[in-house]
Amino acid sequence: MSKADAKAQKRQKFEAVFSVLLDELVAHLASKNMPQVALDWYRRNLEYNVPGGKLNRGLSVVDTVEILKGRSLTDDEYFKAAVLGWCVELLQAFFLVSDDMMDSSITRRDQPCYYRLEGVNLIAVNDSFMLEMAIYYLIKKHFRPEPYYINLVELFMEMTYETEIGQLIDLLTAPENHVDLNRFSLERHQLIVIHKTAYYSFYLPVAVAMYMCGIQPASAAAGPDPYELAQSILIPLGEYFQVQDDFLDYAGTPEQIGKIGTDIVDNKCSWCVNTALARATPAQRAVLDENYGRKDAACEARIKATYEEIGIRALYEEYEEAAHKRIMGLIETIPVTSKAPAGQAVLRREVFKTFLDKIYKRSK
Ligand code: GPP
Ligand code: MG
Ligand code: MG
Ligand code: MG
Repeated sequence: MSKADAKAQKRQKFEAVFSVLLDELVAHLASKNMPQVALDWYRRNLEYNVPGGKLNRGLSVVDTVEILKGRSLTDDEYFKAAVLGWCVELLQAFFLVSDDMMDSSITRRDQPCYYRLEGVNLIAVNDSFMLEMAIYYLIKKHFRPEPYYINLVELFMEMTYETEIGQLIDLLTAPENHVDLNRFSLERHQLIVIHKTAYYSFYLPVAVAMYMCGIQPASAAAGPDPYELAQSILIPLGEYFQVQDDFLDYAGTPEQIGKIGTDIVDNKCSWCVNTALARATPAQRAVLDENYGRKDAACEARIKATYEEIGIRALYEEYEEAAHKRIMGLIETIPVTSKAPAGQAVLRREVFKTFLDKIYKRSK
């Protein structure tokens, strides 16, 4: 089987689990005597917002469980790993539906943003809440008897909180009617992206898989905590991923990335503007000050021309190579063969390498 076929098959198998979960969630509403119109609405919310993305986060849970167990999964293990994968995708759907409203975005995953659909508008706020709570319904339904049940619940809640804190500083650093590029910096950018993206996109899928495989958090006295070790690699990885997202918002075509970039018009503290600010001549700085964050296509075009003058594409390539090298170095701090206590999985380099390979030089 070719690599592409294997990938498509993996995706199909994962998607088949979503159909089961979709029916469970709608049946739960039906059990409360909700009218057909509500059942149809909820089904459309789930179908429109949950399955259409790259599924990187969700599939990572399954991949990580396989790597940690070091063998192929039984049907039951696969199903459980896939349920948790879809819970990560539900969290992502909750964030994206609400983020698109906050960012006044236009398209997402090659379709209109959900809130822009006829008759949806602000109902999307409640719909995003329902996507979020579907996570806890599913975790309770499928994991309530497990010893790690509470760890899963706490983890999802903590990751949500981290992301919301990141979203807050993302929004506060980008006020709609007050452009002040002096408030931007690469340090501020790093703080934003670690919180708004890295925790839930990179640490969450791996930590979920670690709990499912019975990896215990270690107390300080018992040596390094595997969850802290995982974070020390996955947070820099997530930071790199969001720099890619920022760059693609500028340089990617809508056909590539499935969305229309809004960062320049939205006055976002993006990697691109910070990198440009660090290199700009006084004349270029004046152009950036006068045109950034304006709801005007001509202003946006001037910013883009200035990015090109500054050589943002080459600077991005440099960043990408350095990030790749730095993260490979972090991965190599993991011992190659640390012996696991009987029956217990241990963290392996491959978990992180697989992730890095998935995103290195991505164009969508
Ligand atoms: C990515 O930001 C971050 C999120 C999608 C998290 C949102 C968090 C909430 C609490 C709603 P982005 O705006 O750059 O993403 P995109 O480019 O996909 O719109
Ligand atoms: Mg945003
Ligand atoms: Mg956005
Ligand atoms: Mg973005």
